[in-house]
Amino acid sequence: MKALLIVDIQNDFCPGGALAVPDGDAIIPTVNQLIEHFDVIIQTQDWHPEGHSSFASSHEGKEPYNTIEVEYGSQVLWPDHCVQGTNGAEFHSELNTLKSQVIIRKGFRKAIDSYSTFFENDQETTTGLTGYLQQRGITDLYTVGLATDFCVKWSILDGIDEGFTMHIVEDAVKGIDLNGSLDAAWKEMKEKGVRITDSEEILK
Ligand code: VGL
Ligand code: ZN
Repeated sequence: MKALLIVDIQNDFCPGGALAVPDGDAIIPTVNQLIEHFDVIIQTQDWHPEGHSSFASSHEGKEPYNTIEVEYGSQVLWPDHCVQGTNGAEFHSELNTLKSQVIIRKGFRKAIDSYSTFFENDQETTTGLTGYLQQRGITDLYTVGLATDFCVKWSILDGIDEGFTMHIVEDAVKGIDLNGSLDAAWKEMKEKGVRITDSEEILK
């Protein structure tokens, strides 16, 4: 059984937001069309407490997009974004959220960032999604949303490790692209065995 996984289509990742993905909102009409085609819809929501460790503002002398070493490896520092309860953390108002059956929030532990929908960045702390998918008999996840080179990529890599068939809908994702991270992400996902599709193929 298949499901649609909608990653982080939140105001802060759209133009005008704190961590805007260029043209991030341009995928929304396509995502809304895809929603009509799926029976199971899963959404993710980046959901950070104030003062989160992934924010540059939490580290003296650091600027957004600097990288630091933390216990679990290297961590990019971001502008403050998707702070719990703020408008920036809300889903974009044009996204149809009515059919979403589960919303996985991530990044709510102050000391750990979480890009993937399966594991936080320590690669150990789970979100519970594997259990949810297994109990519902879902084998195939069609992934759309923001950002291709961070939360989408990590969700796909971890999903494959967790035994799911992960598909990326090429025309329904957009990337941030920090120092070539977008090309690198596509390469990593392909090497890992992601299935690449597009909305035309799914909707035909
Ligand atoms: C994301 C950076 C920080 C994403 C979330 O949704 O790709 N990127 N937090
Ligand atoms: Zn975040």
